[in-house]
Amino acid sequence: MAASPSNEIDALKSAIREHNHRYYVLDEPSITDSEYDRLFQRLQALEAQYPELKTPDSPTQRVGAAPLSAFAQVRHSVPMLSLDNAFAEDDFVAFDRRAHERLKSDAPLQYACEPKLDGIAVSLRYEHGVLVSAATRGDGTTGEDITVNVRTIPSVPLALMGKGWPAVLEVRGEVFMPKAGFEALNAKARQNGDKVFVNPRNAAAGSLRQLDSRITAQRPLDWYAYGLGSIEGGTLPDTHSEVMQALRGWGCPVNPEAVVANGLEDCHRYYQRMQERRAQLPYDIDGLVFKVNRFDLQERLGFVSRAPRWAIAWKFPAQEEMTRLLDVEFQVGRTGALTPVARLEPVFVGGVTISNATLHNMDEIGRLGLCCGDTVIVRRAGDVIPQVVSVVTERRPADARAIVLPAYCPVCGSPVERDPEQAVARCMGGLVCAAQQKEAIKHFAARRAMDIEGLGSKLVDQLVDAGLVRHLPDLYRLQLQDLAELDRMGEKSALNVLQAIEASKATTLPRFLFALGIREVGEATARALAHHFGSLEALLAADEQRLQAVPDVGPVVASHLLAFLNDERNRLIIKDLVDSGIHWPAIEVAASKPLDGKTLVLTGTLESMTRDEAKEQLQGLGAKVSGSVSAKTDLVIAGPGAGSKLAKAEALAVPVVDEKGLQDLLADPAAFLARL
Ligand code: I6G
Repeated sequence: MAASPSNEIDALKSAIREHNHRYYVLDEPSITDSEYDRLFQRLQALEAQYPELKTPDSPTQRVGAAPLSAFAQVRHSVPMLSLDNAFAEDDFVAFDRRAHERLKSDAPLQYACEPKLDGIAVSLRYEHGVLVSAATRGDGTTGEDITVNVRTIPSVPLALMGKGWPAVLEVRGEVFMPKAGFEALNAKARQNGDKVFVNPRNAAAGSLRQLDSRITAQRPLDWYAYGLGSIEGGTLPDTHSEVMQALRGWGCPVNPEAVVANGLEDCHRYYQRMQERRAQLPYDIDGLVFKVNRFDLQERLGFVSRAPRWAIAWKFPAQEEMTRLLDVEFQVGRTGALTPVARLEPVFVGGVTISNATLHNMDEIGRLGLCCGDTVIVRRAGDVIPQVVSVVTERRPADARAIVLPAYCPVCGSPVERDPEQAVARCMGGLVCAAQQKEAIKHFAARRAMDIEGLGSKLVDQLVDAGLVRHLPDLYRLQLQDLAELDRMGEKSALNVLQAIEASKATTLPRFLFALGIREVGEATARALAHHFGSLEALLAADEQRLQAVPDVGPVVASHLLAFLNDERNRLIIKDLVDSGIHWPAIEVAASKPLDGKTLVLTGTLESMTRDEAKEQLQGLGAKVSGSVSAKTDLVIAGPGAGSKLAKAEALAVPVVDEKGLQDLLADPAAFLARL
């Protein structure tokens, strides 16, 4: 017999509730999204056909109601208390001692411990298992009715699951915005030029306090239950941790980090462990909450003013503090990008004293509306670089100064240019700029560039700091004595480095061009340039049109090349390098299709480039790149994960090389083929 509409609706509601719980609370979905959608649409269709069967606890009734004009006030039947804070271990020890004294017992107390989320406290009222209202804490006695908003949070059960819940059950908990959701929300806001939220807590609060719940419905909110308010018509277990278990069974999410600890030492260990885990948790926490686990003991301990004597919040160091912006300096980075750095009045935040914070770029300064002299809120979460998150504009002093991008590089005095399409401003000094020198030298010496073994990051720092090297050609003027006198550098190592520098003089034109560190000129572009022009002289003589005729070069790359190559100082550096003996085998432009007539197959994954990039470069050298291996294949290039093509190549005795082989082939095709 066909199910009645009422029975089918009930079955659909309970199936969808179960799937919601599995998806949002347990993170263990058991059906696909499309199967879920089908169930949901069927329920919607039945409810549209039989409106009298539509109930407020139906899963279809989450998605935003008509906007409110104001939130109604709700009086809490059991006040929503606050917690006393412990800011140091001593405070926690004193709390534990007071509890023992009141209980007249020396036995270690058992505590239910859990993270204290940095969110918004809420109270959800279930009557006969159905969510009937939700309120904020407010002043603890009266809060605001945010029922329509809370209903949109997917992990909030509109009806409790299982059985055994009291007829009236008020669940207290914390609504929060997970860090990932917060970042995504802000990224979207930035893209749309909208106001961004300062931190996840403000984002959660702003989302919950929307009069239009359709907006709340789009915000990534979540919640954890942490306790109870009013209860009528039912019995509950004897301990807090068991109640949490029961709530979990009724479909309310409970923090999975919660534990039961025996005595002070256990609590202390939990504090240490959670402090280490804090940065990795998917949500912000500002400390931990410890509650005497047994309700009979809680009752005996009672309350002092508005806080229980049986619970305490042991806080972590604050992640946000207020301080003053003294000045803004501009640091010049590896690629010449100018980064504004806030110099702050030192402030203790996130467990350390900070006096600097990044400001990212001029757009960020504009977005914050920041001036020197302003009072600012700084945030340091985990190991993340400290950030200025907002300005306390009311405290702006009369002599606050605007922050202006310098017209000239603070390090080398070259002009600073700002691409109107990009937020970044750059020093145009290139290799002449001291700030860019170290990085430029490190890049020059790197394995894929001039391949100077032993000239690593630390040695480059030492050489530049000692004034021995400023520009790239200085490397080729280094004497044994210069190197041997450096810290932790014996004569033997010094000799090795000198030999490596000498050996680097024999290179290839692509490597040399790549080593110059011209913006946007990576290995592939350097190769394309070398093979297109055939000589350094021809490249130096090229104009924009000729540059853009190179397969890999578009207008952006061409403009970077011209800016670099037309700078007289860079030309002198190039000449100096060549004069010091750097040389490479000639490239025959006419014969610049050295792989003409060769059929190659690429298989597996590559690290240094994508397969498409490799294909393009090989084709540029004249090769035919085929998708399948046959007896006619000249070479198979196989990266990790290569499967049947590799097996076939082996069966047909076709030569196979790895990514290193590909690089050798691209760097010098003729030499490679001769070896094959
Ligand atoms: O504000 C709170 C956050 C977390 C709490 C709380 C909590 O337990 C994990 N517990 C109580 C009892 C109170 N506030 C009053």
